[in-house]
Amino acid sequence: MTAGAVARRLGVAVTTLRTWDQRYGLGPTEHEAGRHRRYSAEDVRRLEMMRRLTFQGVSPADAARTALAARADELTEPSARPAARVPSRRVMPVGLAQAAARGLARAAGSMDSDAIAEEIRTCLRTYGTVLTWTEVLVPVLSALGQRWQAGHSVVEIEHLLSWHISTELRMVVPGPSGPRRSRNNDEPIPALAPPRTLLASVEDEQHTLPLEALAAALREARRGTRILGARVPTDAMVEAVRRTGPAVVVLWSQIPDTADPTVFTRLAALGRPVRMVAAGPGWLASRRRMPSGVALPTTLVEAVEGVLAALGGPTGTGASRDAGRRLSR
Ligand code: B12
Repeated sequence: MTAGAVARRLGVAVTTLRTWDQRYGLGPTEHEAGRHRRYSAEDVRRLEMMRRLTFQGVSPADAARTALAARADELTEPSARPAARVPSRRVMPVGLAQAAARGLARAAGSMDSDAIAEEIRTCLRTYGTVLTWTEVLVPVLSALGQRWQAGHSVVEIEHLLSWHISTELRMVVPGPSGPRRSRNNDEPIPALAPPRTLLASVEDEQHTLPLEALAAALREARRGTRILGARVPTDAMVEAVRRTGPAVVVLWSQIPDTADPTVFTRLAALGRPVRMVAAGPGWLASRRRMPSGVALPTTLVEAVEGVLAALGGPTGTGASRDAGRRLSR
């Protein structure tokens, strides 16, 4: 099968398949001269095991190890395991993600606030933060960025959409096992332990949405955060760490102009046992100037798993510990 066909069958993005191939070696094994590599039936069944485990909350690294180690007779026939049987988490079929993204882009384009809010809320309730962010919101935001770069007037759309994304992400509540709800009734919201994670965008950095997604995803995992928002001056950042003593600090930089690694040097100089995380594409150019021990996750999932692992305690799988090791490199 081609990557596109496998992606459709599994309900994941083609880019996800590529990542699983590059990172974990879960790729196509069939070769045909002069053509793209093809997935065999067994490759597909391994990928289905991978997908099942990751949607159950197992980290990609652990899920891939299990899927690669499984004997052929341990892999169930695809037809015997419809997506509907995946417990607690649903898959987000590619078609649905694309339809939701199209709907959201349309609503944003016509500046229809109610429709924007409804589309985002429905996705968050049904699929949770990570899938909604990765499969729906990021594609729409990226497309908007491209239109801006091409000279279209989309700044007003960008602001409206950002507002609604923030609003809906802030409504994501913690729940017993992967909540998919927004705060829309009188149900008591389960209490969380005091936050040990501090999130902020660095000095002069106005972009915050990915951090807000991280905060929502951590809340779903029943971990509270302190989030300082946009443009946090370095002095204030240092003071916040000194005053609140977090176990993890995640600093977002979207654009290279705002990425100054000395903020990490200053935090390290406090001598606190704090896991420092540099998140966002802004840091890429300055990563060699980072003090040692600063983690650089490249995806929301990696950041969530890494924070959960750094916080310790019951994270559900040993996989999160692996992610923590990845983060701590
Ligand atoms: C929304 C938005 C805004 C909003 C932000 C609102 C808010 N509360 O965050 C507002 C309107 C304020 C804004 C302002 C500006 N923006 Co703006 N903005 C965007 C937009 C459309 C989305 C930003 C976003 O959330 N991206 C997050 C995801 C969608 O994108 P990503 O980072 O590329 O995602 C990758 C990785 O980061 C990773 N990832 C995704 N999510 C997560 C989460 C975690 C935790 C991790 C670790 C990784 C990760 O996966 C992705 C694939 O690799 C982008 C377009 C874009 N492509 O991002 C422009 C964009 C980032 N903005 C841009 C610019 C230029 C600006 C302004 C300078 C414009 C201006 N002249 O005023 C100002 C900001 C200045 C500043 N100093 O901060 C440029 C940056 C170009 C560059 N590389 O330097 C972009 C790329 C648009 C473009 N195509 O040119 N912006």
